[in-house]
Amino acid sequence: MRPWFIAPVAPSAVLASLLVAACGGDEGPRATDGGDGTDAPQPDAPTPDAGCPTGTPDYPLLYPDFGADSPPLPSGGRLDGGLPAFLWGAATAGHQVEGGNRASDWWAWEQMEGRITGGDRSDDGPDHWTHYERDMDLLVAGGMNAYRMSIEWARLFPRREDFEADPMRPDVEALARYRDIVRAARARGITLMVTLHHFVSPIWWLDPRAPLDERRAMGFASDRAPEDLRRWADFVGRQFGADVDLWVTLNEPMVLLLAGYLVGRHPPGIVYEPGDELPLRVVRNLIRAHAAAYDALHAADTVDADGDGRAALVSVAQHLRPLYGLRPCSVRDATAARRLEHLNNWVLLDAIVRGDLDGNGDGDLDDPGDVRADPALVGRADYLGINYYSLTLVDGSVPLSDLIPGLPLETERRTGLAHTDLEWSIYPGGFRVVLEEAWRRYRLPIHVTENGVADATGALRGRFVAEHLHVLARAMADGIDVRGYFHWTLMDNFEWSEGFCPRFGLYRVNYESPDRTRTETDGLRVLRRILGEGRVTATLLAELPPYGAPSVCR
Ligand code: IFM
Repeated sequence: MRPWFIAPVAPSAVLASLLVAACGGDEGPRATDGGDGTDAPQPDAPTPDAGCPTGTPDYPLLYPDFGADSPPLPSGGRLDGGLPAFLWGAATAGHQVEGGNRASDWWAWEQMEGRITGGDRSDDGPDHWTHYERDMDLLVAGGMNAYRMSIEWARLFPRREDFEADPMRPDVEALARYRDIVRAARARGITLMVTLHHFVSPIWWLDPRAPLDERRAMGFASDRAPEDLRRWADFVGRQFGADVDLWVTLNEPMVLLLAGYLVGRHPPGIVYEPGDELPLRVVRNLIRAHAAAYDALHAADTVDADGDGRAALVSVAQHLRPLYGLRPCSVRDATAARRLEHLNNWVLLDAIVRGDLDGNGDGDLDDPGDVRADPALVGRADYLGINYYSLTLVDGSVPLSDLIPGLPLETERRTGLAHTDLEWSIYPGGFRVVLEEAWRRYRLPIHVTENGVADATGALRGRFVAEHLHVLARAMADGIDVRGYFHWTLMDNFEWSEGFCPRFGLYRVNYESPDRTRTETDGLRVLRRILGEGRVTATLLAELPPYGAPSVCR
């Protein structure tokens, strides 16, 4: 079988509107190649008259009845033993909100010509580094009781020698500031979930300015990555384990792969070339790095911060999305969609939950390099962290190697669904699809570690929140074990290669004001009302205007 990385993974949060996930695969020749060496189009080729229309959604809409009240949602209040009944939170990532993360690969990347839309740089951003007390107040004012944050490796260890020293020599000011942030949350009764690696690395670990051959041996491309992540996790677990029980090792590892190693939109900026083994190595190292960090956190964090009897619960935050064939009548599109779903959604989770590593992603475990029930991997997830945003329509007729130079191709609008400022389709039914499938496969408790919408004008967020929580309530009533929901995100922030244009915040940030004032959005008010009413009511849904026209970021 052709190695899986030849097929593009599903569009990431970063790239969702850019990429028609495509899969040349083995089953057919390229669309421009008749298979007999001629250029006759295949029946599946994306020509207007191919008898295989685009734009006719046959994917399951699976909308619940938004005309009726949802089943009840759990409250964020305390149970008898003092534990929160459910975690209602917002998620952030250090580099996106803190500002000033100068010793990182991303900081360097932002200074490079043409990397970020509009030439934006994270700079001081929303300056959470200064305003964390206020931000924790805002979280509570929004009716929430939980906060997902990341601790930035580059801030604590701006120099390699300090990371490798024994004992390790963290930047004491940064360590003190993270302690303050953690204390500010705990003082307000906020439960913390902490991410160890949210796309950003110290520049000494991954330098996007280095020549290509050096970048190909740095970061997750290096076989040292698992040991470095183990060391980092051990440090953070020992420093913060008394206050934190919920851990995320890696945020969206498959997005990191796609954006960094296939399409080159994130550091290290590598664009895949056919036959290159590098992406395979990166996946293997991501999986082994997660497992090493999982073990280190369990060893280092022995304090049960919330009194539930467990000192550490560790997972990844995996970006899941339903994938459907672009053309309803195309077998090739459907086959490609199934293959890509396996790769994007399940290969990594299968490895860390079951220990089954499908090394070439062909869907079986029979090839050299495939591993079954590897004791070094199996059982390395205590819950499933799921990031949900949208769906992908898969064009099976276009091989990735042709797509990459030509990015972007646009499919997101073809669904006919409303779409966000980043042109991602709004598809609450897909939330049910991924929750259900994740639960069916692994039977692990779930935290929704991200769910949100780019919406600069307020035309979308209220309804988006209401519809997705309606779906969540129904899924839970049907027996899916969800323990927490973290909205992405608390306040507007730096959206990677898209800069500051996309606004995902429950609070809008005024970047012109010296203290970066935050203002409630309608989405925040809707969230607070739903939490107050304990369900999504039909009355609320009837009051909310239909999705308005998005503003556009590119
Ligand atoms: O901003 C990102 C986040 O860092 C990872 N998940 C998707 C979000 C929206 O694109």
